[in-house]
Amino acid sequence: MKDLLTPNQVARAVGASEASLKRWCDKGLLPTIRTAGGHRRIPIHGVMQFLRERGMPLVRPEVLGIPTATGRGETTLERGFVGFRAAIEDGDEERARRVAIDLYLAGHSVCDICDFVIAEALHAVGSSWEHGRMEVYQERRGCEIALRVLFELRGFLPALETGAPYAMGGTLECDPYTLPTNMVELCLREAGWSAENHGTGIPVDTFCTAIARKRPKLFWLSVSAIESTDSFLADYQILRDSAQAHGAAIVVGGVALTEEVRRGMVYSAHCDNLRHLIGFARALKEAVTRGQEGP
Ligand code: B12
Repeated sequence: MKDLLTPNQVARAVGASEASLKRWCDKGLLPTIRTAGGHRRIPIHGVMQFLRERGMPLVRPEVLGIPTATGRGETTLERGFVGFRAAIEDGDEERARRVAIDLYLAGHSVCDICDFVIAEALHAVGSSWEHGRMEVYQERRGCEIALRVLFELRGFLPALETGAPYAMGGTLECDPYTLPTNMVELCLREAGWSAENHGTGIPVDTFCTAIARKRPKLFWLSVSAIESTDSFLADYQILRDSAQAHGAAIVVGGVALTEEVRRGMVYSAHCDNLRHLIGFARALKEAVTRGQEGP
């Protein structure tokens, strides 16, 4: 995928003339950056927003560095799930990218694509593995592909507003699951948060140092695996105290947070999926922004 494009490249990709493209740039319909020499450059996210809003087709997606035939495929989340799952099971990265980008161009939020397509496909992979229908290598490859798709979707999101509130998070030690915490980052960015995933397997003390230094307004903990409930709850208590001391809301989610585990936890919000998170994050962003503006 290319980050910055020339009017000529975008014109070829959307099947318009270069003169039209330059006119759209100058009218402000496409966000445009000028090079030192005064040439127009268009960020890929601007092109994607432009196409989404107008329902315009992509004639030659490969010019933008995205798979051939993108923009002519799945438009419902249900069909997208079937296509994405098959692509993951076949280890077909290009097809998986195409399905995800098609859905995005059709106007679905990244949050819904994560919840109803990518996560569901991974759940299906887990059950195929459990029933001996899939090999471990296929599951690992599926995970890699899904991660790359998330990074690609991230490049399509509109630029963050200046002053966007900061959020950070990740997983604690013994939790190697990369996809959920990356999805949280992506969906918070889509909701206008300057969100940074710090990765997996993070010792609690260094998480607390990061909270004290970076002062997030929202801290998320993704919990897909717990080795010992007692030590998890002890670490969580430390983390939560740190978040509270520095004025961060703490949001938790993940398949390992059973009702029993949650009984031992205090949090600002627990979310079963990303849609729930977005509801909470939007309301918190509004409150934080109002607070920053003053009475
Ligand atoms: C990929 C995978 C792995 C990979 C992960 C690699 C990686 N880089 O991430 C690796 C190889 C590490 C792995 C290892 C193991 N795995 Co595994 N794994 C999976 C698999 C197939 C997909 C996980 C995934 O990424 N799902 C996609 C995510 C996005 O979905 P999700 O977690 O549900 O997240 C959604 C919501 O929960 C929510 N959410 C999640 N976190 C958060 C956080 C916040 C803040 C919010 C708001 C929301 C939120 O939003 C997400 C989007 O909707 C699952 C199958 C499954 N059902 O998920 C099995 C699965 C989880 N694994 C399983 C098992 C058994 C294991 C192993 C024990 C296997 C082994 N014998 O070694 C080990 C244990 C590892 C450990 N230390 O705990 C079982 C767990 C069974 C159980 N109930 O305990 C599952 C369910 C497979 C199965 N059907 O048997 N695994």
